[in-house]
Amino acid sequence: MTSASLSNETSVFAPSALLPEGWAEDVLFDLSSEGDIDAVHRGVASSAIPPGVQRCKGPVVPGMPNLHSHAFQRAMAGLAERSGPSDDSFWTWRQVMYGFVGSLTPDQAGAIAGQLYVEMLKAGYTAVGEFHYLHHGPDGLPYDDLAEMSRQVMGAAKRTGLGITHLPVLYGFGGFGGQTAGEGQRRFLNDPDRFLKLLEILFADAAGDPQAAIGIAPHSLRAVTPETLQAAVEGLAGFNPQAPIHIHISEQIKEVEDCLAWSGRRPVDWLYDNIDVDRRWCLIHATHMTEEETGRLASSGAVAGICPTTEANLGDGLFPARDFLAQNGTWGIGSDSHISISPVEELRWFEYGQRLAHRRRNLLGSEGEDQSVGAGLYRSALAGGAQALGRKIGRLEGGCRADLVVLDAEAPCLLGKNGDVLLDAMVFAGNVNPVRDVMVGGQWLVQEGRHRDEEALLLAFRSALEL
Ligand code: NGQ
Ligand code: ZN
Repeated sequence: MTSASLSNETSVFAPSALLPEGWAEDVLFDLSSEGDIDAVHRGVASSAIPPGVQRCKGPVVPGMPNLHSHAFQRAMAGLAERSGPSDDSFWTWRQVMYGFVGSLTPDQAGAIAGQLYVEMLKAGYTAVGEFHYLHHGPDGLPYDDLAEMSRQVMGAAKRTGLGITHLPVLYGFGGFGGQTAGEGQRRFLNDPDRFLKLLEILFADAAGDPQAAIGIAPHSLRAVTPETLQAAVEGLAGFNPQAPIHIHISEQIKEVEDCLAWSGRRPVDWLYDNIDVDRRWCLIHATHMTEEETGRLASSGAVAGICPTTEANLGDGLFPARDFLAQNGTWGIGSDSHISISPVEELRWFEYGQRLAHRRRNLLGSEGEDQSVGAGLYRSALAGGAQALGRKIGRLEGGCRADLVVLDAEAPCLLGKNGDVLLDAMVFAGNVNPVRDVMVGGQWLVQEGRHRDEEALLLAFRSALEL
């Protein structure tokens, strides 16, 4: 592989590749000048490979969508791991986070996102859902450019080459029933009018960019009222009736109790009772659900956005994964607070949480016998992640983005393993990054484990940390 970036029509050859129908050998991908896959040829004989075609040096899998990110939180990962004077919980972590976010400048936010997105790409994530709520200045007043902070994260995605679905957050209140927001939340707040203005700017910015999409994220049922939620959902439909809608939901027991006190319904039940939740929706966490709520989520076709390392780190609880998968629920993974940036670790802990809780093994494989659990997890997270991000990603087939991850088949834990077993080994056995090269939208961004712009982005990150 040369270090030159691909930009024009070209082809890439893979000794083996994970296609939608399964693993295939000797695969040639034709790419368009826009960075899509044009055609996929299987079983291409060596003699038939046109000269000049780039040859991948390992098995190729689709890049993983990371469906849930709060970019700025990468810079506070590790700063909230000390036991405090009182019981530490999600809510005390949130106070630390509010303190951290208080004085962050746009340049700092952009530099943190740049470094984070490099790390994502190197780990094999090729697209992110940026659930973005840090909108305003430290005093709570909007910047002259309402989209200043959004443009920082969009710019970081563009610079690093990561695909992005930008999800500006509607955040209006401090608790259920329209409670006044606290001081620590002042940088997040918008009413629906100002929120729709922001949305208009962002849709215009992203128009025609195959690497970017726009959706919305009502932060949580705690942060909106039924009226403002409705206004945001209707407003979005005016721009794109298919655009993704993400919401944090039912992550903590206190949240369930507060929702019951406010409405007499649990959060997931309340949402399904009041809103037409369909495949555009992604419910982040959805940790605490009754059997009935689990069934409603699964049968609606919405995506469950699972963030296992963050959910473990914050002491959320365990998503009812067995029940949900038994009902063919759709799910994907997110690195959320970025306590870890590794699709391997998210998938591993999704399965291990269930093994520990149920004292059984191989619990989250797809139905049917003799299924590779690691491979099944990887494939399901691709499909759910792609759906949640509303872009043509997650599949190596004509019409999708050319987002290719080349695995390092020479890594000791992968040596001698092929196909689904290779993915099992990757998900459960490795402790070093198995990713060698990464192409996103037809561009080689990571080669031999290095991102093309990593030195400059690291430098910017370093100076951003000198607060
Ligand atoms: C967030 N994070 O918005 O960053 C949230 C915490 C909240 C997670 N839920 C704040 N993991 O939910 O109020
Ligand atoms: Zn979140």
